[in-house]
Amino acid sequence: MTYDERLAWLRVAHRQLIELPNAPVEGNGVYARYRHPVLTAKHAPLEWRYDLHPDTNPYLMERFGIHAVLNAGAIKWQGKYVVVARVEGADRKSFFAVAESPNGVDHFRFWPRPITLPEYGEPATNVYDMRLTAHEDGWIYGIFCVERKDPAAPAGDLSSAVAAAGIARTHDLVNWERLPDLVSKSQQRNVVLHPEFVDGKYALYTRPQDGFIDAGSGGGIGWALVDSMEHAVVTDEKIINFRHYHTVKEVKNGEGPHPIRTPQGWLHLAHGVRGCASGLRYVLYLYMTALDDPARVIAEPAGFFMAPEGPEYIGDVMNVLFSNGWICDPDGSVFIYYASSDTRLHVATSTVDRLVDYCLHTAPDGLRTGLSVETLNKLIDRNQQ
Ligand code: M1P
Repeated sequence: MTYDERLAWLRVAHRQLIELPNAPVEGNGVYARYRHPVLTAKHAPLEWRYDLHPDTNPYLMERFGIHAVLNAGAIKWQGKYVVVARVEGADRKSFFAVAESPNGVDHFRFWPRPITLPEYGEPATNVYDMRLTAHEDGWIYGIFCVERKDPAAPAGDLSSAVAAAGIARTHDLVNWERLPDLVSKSQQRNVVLHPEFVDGKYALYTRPQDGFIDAGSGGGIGWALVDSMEHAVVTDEKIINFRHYHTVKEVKNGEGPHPIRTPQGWLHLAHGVRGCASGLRYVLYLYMTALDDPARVIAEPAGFFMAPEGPEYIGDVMNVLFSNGWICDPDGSVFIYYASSDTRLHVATSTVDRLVDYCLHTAPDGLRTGLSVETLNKLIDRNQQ
């Protein structure tokens, strides 16, 4: 192929990928997965990956490798379904980039440039997993993980890192004001801002952890009220959604996007992690908290809500579903953006009514096999009437 032929082929293939129509596949009644991922590395604009000048790139080779598009925050913005995706380069560094779709399920197209995030303090080695919150104070906040090399790591240990919650805010998703990182006694990942003031304060879902990977003595998803987002300091943190032995979240868990307000309570999406012979397994689960107290759990169905299926098992980090973005439309439709195996972004759709019904009418985990059989027998008895 000549340079021009190859460029024409690349452009057609890229356009066809972006314009590929998506369709739901038959689900379990709770949600419907969609056939195709909504964003992959190949959705990244050609201008990001290639030097498009024949004089400096005569073979039309990729000059900037993009490896994965995953864990995306999501928001309805000026009538469009907008995600702020984690885009990971071949160099392992990830950055944030906005993509929008007219319908939430296909035709996702990246904005021309990634987000240029101002630094705070020691420049981050890596940033990822932004949660977006349009707060009632009028700002859109993005809270994300900031990763830096552990300064206390012994010489020769080139893996140990320290995780903190970075905070930025914007009115247009283009220009971001960086605020100081969250001050907390422990390392933090999966920090999420609640959309409403609680007792006149900003409310954060936290995930205290002893080390970079290990939640350790961090008992689960935490809750903290802070006076200001401009100097956010966690002074008092309590665990509201606990980890338990022999559950889908025995090793760790983390809040997904901010919860959705429903007439029956706040609807939460989270991830749970357990260990098995093949490593860590990440699944998604739902729980609900009280409207008058978003820190009080009122329902939590047993087990996972979504777990990897088929090709979702395969990727950079196998056996992982992770979600930090969903969009609830005024008609009650819910678009759940989830990534599989740290590689690609998918959508599943449901409704507030279905998700609340699932939460309120699925038995909780009895934490032992005898109670699971009891729950099953009750269902069978009912179906025999
Ligand atoms: O690799 C799976 C996930 O691992 C981390 O999640 P957590 O903080 O719960 O351990 C994050 O790095 C996340 O981005 C990643 O998808």
